[in-house]
Amino acid sequence: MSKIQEVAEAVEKGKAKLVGGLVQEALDEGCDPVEILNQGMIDAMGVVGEKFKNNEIFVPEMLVAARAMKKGVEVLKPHLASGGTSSAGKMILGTVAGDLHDIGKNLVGMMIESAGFEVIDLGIDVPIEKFIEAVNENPDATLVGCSALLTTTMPALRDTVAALNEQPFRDRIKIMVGGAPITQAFADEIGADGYSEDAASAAQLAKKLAATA
Ligand code: B1M
Repeated sequence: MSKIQEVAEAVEKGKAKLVGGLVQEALDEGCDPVEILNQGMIDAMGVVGEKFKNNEIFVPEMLVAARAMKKGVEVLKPHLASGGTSSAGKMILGTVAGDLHDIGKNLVGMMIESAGFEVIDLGIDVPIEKFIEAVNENPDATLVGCSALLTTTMPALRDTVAALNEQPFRDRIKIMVGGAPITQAFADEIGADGYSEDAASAAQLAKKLAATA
């Protein structure tokens, strides 16, 4: 079994104590950090999600797999971040109200930071007012990023974007959205400025949007 497969198996089984070491071993063997992330961890979470859908595992197993992935990402982080130091701008980021998923958002934040942005992460289950407050408190913020992972929190994403769209600060910010159930069509429909499918393209989108903010 390759080291990346070992990482995937440890994430799937929620072996948080093992994952960090295995990721380090994979890096030491010269594996590409992006491959470790995609094939070792994100794909493993896909398997976990499928098993959950098929009632083969339940929420606690999903939770331990998430913890294990976080341990792996900690080790991978310095290798993924390109270390951009110039200030490309400031972004307010959060997972919308009612939604507790944060792994994807954290990866997006990490990649956007590495593209030179300062990221203010509001966390998970972020009410609309908190997004608005954060933009008001950070007059130099030019981007707002909202993540939603559940079909049931897509309406919260819609409401968040609608509320942001009504604010007097709307002209100075660009809004980007993402998350597994979100599509470009939905992003357009709710009035966001941009959508991206994954963390790497989110960083590119952030640069593009900031340039026009
Ligand atoms: Co949840 N969960 N979960 N879960 N969970 C999913 C999302 C699900 C698809 C599993 C399944 O059924 N197959 C399903 C949703 C189904 C649906 O919406 N129709 C689901 C469900 C049902 C639930 C609960 C309702 C289960 C329950 O309680 N009965 C519950 C809801 C809790 C809540 O939020 N209110 C729940 C709970 C949980 C845990 C807490 C146990 C845990 C989360 C822990 C955590 O995040 N700290 C969890 C997990 C781990 C998952 C799966 C298995 C993995 C999610 C993940 O981290 N993926 C997930 C199945 C899956 O995704 N395959 C599932 C890896 C991550 C890197 O990908 O988050 O998609 P992702 O992020 C990507 C892109 O989407 C994009 O870039 C990221 C990086 O490439 N992206 C953006 C994300 N945000 C972006 C923002 C951007 C741009 C791009 O711009 C701002």
